[in-house]
Amino acid sequence: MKVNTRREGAALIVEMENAPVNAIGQAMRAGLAEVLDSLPINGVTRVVLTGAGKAFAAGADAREFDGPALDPQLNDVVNRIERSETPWIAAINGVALGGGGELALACRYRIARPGTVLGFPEVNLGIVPGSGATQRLPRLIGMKAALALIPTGQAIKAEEAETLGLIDGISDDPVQVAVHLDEGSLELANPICDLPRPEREDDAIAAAFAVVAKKLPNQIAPHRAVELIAATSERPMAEGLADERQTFLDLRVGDQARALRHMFFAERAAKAPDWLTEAPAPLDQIAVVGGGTMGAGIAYALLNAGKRVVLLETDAAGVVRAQENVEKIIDASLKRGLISEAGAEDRRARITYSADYGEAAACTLAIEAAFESMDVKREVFAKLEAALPAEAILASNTSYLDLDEIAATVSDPSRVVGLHFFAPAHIMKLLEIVRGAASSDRALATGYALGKALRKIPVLAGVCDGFIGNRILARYREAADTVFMDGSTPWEVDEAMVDFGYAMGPYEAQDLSGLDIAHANRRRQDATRDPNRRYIPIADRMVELGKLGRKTGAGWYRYPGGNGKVEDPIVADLALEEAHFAGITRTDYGADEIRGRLVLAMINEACDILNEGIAASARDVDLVTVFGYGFPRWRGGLMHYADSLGVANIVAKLEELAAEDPVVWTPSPLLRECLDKGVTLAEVR
Ligand code: T1G
Repeated sequence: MKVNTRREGAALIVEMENAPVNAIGQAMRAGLAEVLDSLPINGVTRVVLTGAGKAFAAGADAREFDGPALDPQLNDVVNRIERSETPWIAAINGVALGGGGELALACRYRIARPGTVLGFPEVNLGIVPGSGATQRLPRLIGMKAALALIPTGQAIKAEEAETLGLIDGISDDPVQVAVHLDEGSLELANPICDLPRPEREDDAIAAAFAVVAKKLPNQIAPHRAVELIAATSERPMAEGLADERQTFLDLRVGDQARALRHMFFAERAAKAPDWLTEAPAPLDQIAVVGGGTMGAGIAYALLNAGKRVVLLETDAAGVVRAQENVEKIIDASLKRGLISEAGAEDRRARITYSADYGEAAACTLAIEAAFESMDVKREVFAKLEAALPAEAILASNTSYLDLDEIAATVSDPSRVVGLHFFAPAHIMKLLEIVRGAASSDRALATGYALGKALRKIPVLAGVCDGFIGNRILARYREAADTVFMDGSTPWEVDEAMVDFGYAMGPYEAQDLSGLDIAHANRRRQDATRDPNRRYIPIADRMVELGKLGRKTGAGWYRYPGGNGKVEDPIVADLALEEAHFAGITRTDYGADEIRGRLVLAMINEACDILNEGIAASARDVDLVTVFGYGFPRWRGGLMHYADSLGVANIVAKLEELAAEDPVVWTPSPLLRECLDKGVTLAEVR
């Protein structure tokens, strides 16, 4: 990490260098301060600030945020640049984000390459800008435009930035334009601190508060960013800068910023483990078996990644249905402007629909997304083995079934791996890569390579019922049904979990996916269920009543005319009946108790999953719960949140509940191990 300087005529060119995206760490700030200390320089009429490689600067180095703010601090460097007698010009390339954008705002003049990305995404890390963006941007582009960018961390391209007045021009060679900018233009370019305060725009302020309340509920930084921007019309810049800096420093050490930083780095660490050195199978031609919702979504994700796809079905009718399902997604993407007509044609040209597995003879990977039945999967794998090359990798998208049993269908089970996508498969980022007992490194490497090609978040999972995510989900629902049975209602449970930060509660979510899926799994588990484990029969009764969720117009809620959800007293009465039959005296749980039980149930199960080696780390569980199941990102994922509660507190609460039902609530051995070793869940594995 360093600052390179060179003279070019009357210009001193200052280049920030910290591959790959020039994150601004202490050494970079010190280098910039040294340049400032060296000014004025004889014969130098301007400083041209630019970035090495593909970026101008991606912002402050977020890795430094866990420690104390180190001098020189970026806001001081930015203020000095703005006040420098030798004017600074920003020659912007690639990305100028966060502190990178703030350095550009400190310059008198800003010129960017076409397509450059500019923005202030600090709220995505749970903080507000800390080096002047909330004070300078409204003065430069107006309060309304600033409110549209900073509180939601919106990034824009250079072309829009020029229209807004955030930059002064666009050029393929911003450095040269800056070096040769005429003195007159430079003279006219005032530092932003000399610009007048922005006009107050009450409507824009109210709209901004409404946007952050709707899009980023429960999060502190977005709301504070609106307040800091709104106040720029009422107070001097120095006061605003001080308030912004203090807010940044306070938020930076808060739970939400720690959680969002954890997720930022966890997401980027989600890649093939170092020990996996085997080369993957080629991924140019991929077969997908099953053209239902999942199969069509997977096929479309592959088309988006430029792959050639053979979508296999059982018969002609299935082939027609498969094509219709893929076309639905293409149409939706066209309507939303995600692809052009040419893009749609390109995708159509790269997919073949067939009931003849021979069409997939050149495929080196097949992804089975057929009906969740072991017999069906065995039949499909036998046909794939017969039709595809011996070295082709065979993957199953199964959500629950035993991958080892599926792998036993083929003579070489080492070529079988699980690739568990989440619906909608072309949108959800999580991909569980399920490692069977026989899965070869080549099979796993192919899973990771596919995850990278599809820009997914890959997480390695061992074989068990539900792998990582669905196993945790099963406990979440069991705890919900138990609370419902013993004293609550689906709507109280849902409300409690939405207040926790989920976009929707477990009952509304199950109405979306259909109650029959979990019902089928419960029937599959009947033979092996622990007879000592309490069984809640309400969901079975719902299925017997034909209340399967949205798809039948009624589930836990009613959806009259397919519209918004309505509480259904018949559903609430089921609990009263079942509790009566079971001789239960119902309890009136409050929202805190509901949240506590449901989250603890998930934490305890996740600890067993870690303890059994089904998940490799607490961080992987965080990725699964956030990217697959809607756990609030600003809480850092299930295990990061558990560590914020503290293992000792979790064990104490579980022991309390275990007095009520030891089978369900006895603390996982992993929690005891953490206590014995004095380590957190993030550290124990
Ligand atoms: N700090 C530290 N490391 C960073 C980083 C950052 N700000 N940005 C990226 N990296 C690392 C990342 O972890 C990865 O590392 C590598 O760079 C490539 O990143 C004072 C306080 C710029 C759009 O929020 O959005 O400024 O995995 O895989 O897909 O007011 O990185 O290779 O070891 O994401 O091409 C505000 C965060 C900071 C921007 C590039 N800035 N970065 O995406 O590559 S707070 C941000 C991004 C701040 C000021 C405040 C993206 C990118 P590794 P990558 P990419």
